[in-house]
Amino acid sequence: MVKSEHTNHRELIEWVNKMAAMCKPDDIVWIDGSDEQKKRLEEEAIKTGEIVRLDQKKLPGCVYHKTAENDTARTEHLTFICTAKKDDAGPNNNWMDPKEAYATASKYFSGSMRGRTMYVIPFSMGPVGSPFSKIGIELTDSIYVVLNMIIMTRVGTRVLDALGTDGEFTKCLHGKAQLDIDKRLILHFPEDNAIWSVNSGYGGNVLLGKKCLSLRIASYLAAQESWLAEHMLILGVEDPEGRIIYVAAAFPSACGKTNLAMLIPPKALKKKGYRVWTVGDDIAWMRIDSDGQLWAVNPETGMFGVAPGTNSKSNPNAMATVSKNTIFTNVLLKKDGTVWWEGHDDPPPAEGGINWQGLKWKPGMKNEKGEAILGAHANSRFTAPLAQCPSITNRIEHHHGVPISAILFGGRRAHVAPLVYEAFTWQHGVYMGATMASERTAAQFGLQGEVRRDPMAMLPFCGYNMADYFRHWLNMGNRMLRTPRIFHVNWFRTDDKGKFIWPGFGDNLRVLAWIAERCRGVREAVETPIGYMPHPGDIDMTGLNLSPAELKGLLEIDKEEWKREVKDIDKFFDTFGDAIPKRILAEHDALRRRLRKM
Ligand code: OXD
Ligand code: MN
Repeated sequence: MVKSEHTNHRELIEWVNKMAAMCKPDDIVWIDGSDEQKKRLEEEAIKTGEIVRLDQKKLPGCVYHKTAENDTARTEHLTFICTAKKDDAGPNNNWMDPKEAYATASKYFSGSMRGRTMYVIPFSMGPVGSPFSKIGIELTDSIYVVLNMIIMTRVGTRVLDALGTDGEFTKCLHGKAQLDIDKRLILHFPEDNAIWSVNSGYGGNVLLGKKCLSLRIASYLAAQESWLAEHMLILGVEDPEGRIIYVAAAFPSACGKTNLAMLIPPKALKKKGYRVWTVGDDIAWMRIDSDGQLWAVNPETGMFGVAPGTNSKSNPNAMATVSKNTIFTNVLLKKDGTVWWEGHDDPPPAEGGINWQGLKWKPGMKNEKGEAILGAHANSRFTAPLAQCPSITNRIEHHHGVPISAILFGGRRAHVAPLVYEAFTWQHGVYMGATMASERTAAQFGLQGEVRRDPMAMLPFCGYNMADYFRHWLNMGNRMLRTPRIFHVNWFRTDDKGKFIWPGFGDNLRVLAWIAERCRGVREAVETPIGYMPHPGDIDMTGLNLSPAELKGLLEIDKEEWKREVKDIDKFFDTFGDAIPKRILAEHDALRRRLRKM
């Protein structure tokens, strides 16, 4: 008879014992969710140098951590979907045979926790006990992971209580092992509801509730259980009459998801009574509720945001959120016990700073190739409780979340895509999401302007064949009594000189306000070959210095550019062989026909 003082869940106890027998930790500690335990673990990690306590007057409750130099971002090439059939993973994923994956990773895990403690973290994605939530148990040998999971998810004994004696859970095993990049593997076993991550300490690879469970495993479960697990922010737009409509939006990275999620209205719109409520900045789980409409929860409780570029102009709410109880990773550590990153409000410290590589850092430092040495890594992060965000909704613990009126897709497009357009139907909207793309900027390696398709911003996160994922989206539309409206937005259109035409940031609310009016059915729109578009006079421009010609430019459709776009989409669809749903191909043909007639 298996026994544990922590739970009577037989399968859980047996699994923990089995993993411990493989990893051989000196000790096993169950995370209970108490403040006392968290403080004890923090003290321990400070003693070993795993984390550094920051100045508690200036940054109360904040700590700092540095990962290994070769371990600062998600490693997509070392990330695998391990399904019995290769086809089930699709051309969008790396695939490994489950037997081979378990066998290889077992070797790396074997004995890897000798001299270490294995922490058992029971966590809930979504409110504890909600029928919409999912429970995971993460085993890890990293206190840094435990402290992050405490911010990002709901952890502890209450989760074990909700799990009961036979509840389902995702088996998540993480081990730092030797942090050896040549033996690093991020493995997903959707058919076993399991995740194994070894030889990494970087958040996106090791906070297994986030990308691994809430997107890759959850997208697979969602297709079976008829819901959607999406890489989307969720926000509420409140109009001057106090009505709130909720929006979920998918953008690839570096397109301003976190900034939009906690947007501060421009002065003129604020004065009119507009405001924005933040529900989530990265992940949306959406279900059809008993009213036949789509509802969304943010399964997370924290944000794991990119630090560089965050300041009180680009995102004042994010700056307020990270002012306390935050874990800073791979930023610059200042000698006064505070932190700094490129694009911070404060000037760079003249001296005494330690950069993300552990070097004594001064502004203007260059490497042998003459390239700038950064203070903070470009992908340095903050982990902060979302509850500290000044614009946080009070709906965060509602078990079925918020009703979704609009879904937004978008990317960074210097040309082609206008500021905003709306799909004719759900099916057309799914086509828009399936073909969305972003362009490389001059700041990125690669061909400038090159278009990369990233359907629904899920390319690195869809845990199964994306052609089946598009079919699932189409079918979800059939199941709803009323589908949300679907829009495409583009804040990044440039003029002849390559300058952004639209100011972005808080002014994006002007577009959200039009979308809200469309959702309430109080705005007419112009029918164009690509979708419905606003009459220029219907975008609220109060207090914005943009000429009518510039606004017109933002809303223009260039027939030749769009014809090239259609050809590029052909090439993208070809990568899926003949698996793309016919309904998506029908939308593609319909767009081609409408453009021909233009
Ligand atoms: C991402 C993230 O990489 O949210 O998308 O960290
Ligand atoms: Mn993300």
